[in-house]
Amino acid sequence: MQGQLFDNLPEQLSPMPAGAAHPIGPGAMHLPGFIGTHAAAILATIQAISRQAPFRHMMTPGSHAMSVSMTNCGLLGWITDAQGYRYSRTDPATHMPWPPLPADLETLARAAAAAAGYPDFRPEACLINCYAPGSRMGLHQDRDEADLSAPIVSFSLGRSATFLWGGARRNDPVARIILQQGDAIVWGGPSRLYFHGIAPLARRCAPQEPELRYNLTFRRVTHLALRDEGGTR
Ligand SMILES: O=C(O)CCC(=O)C(=O)O
Repeated sequence: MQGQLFDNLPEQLSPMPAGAAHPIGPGAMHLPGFIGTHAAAILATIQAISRQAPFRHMMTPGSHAMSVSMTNCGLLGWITDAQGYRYSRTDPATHMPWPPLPADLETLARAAAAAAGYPDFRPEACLINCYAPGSRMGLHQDRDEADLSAPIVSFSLGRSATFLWGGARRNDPVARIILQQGDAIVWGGPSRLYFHGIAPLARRCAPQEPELRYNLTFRRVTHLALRDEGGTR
């Protein structure tokens, strides 16, 4: 998991050539095709991670199974159960640490963050979502991270989906952005707590379309300064 996964990763964390990168909100960018030729390697990496930490439908604190199945890699993993939404160092299914975040994947996530104006991003957690036909993710905010100064970096793989991009309030207007394999979205700064989600995937796939969609979100959870000073973690 720690070896070199991708060919031709940028040596510097400079923006990779991408499609027409465009802002979708204050501090938020859509980077179409950012992942480029690395998609196949990332899909293989997801399969390797899921052999150690299998995808599962976690339960919400209100006892509903999530529509999307999830796993994690990195120092911390996002979990939900009757005790609430939170990050854990270990996988509750195996009681083992989550598989490490592969160095090449971290490099690519940091390059996407840099391309969107966040050169200091250091992810600690990578939540991996798997969307089967019919699955969805309702509008929500990502607010379980102690450090809200860091952006969220999101990579899309497999089947296309409609990203719902709202605003700071739940009932703000919602834009619909098609995310295709290889796209990255980064949101931080004033957009960090914007509501977002994924519209239900159609139950039927178009011919040639992959059945499953994968999404990786890279997150900073703890405060970098505290961590470097030997603070809380
Ligand atoms: O699947 C996506 O593109 C969005 C994922 C998401 O909103 C989340 O994991 O919080």
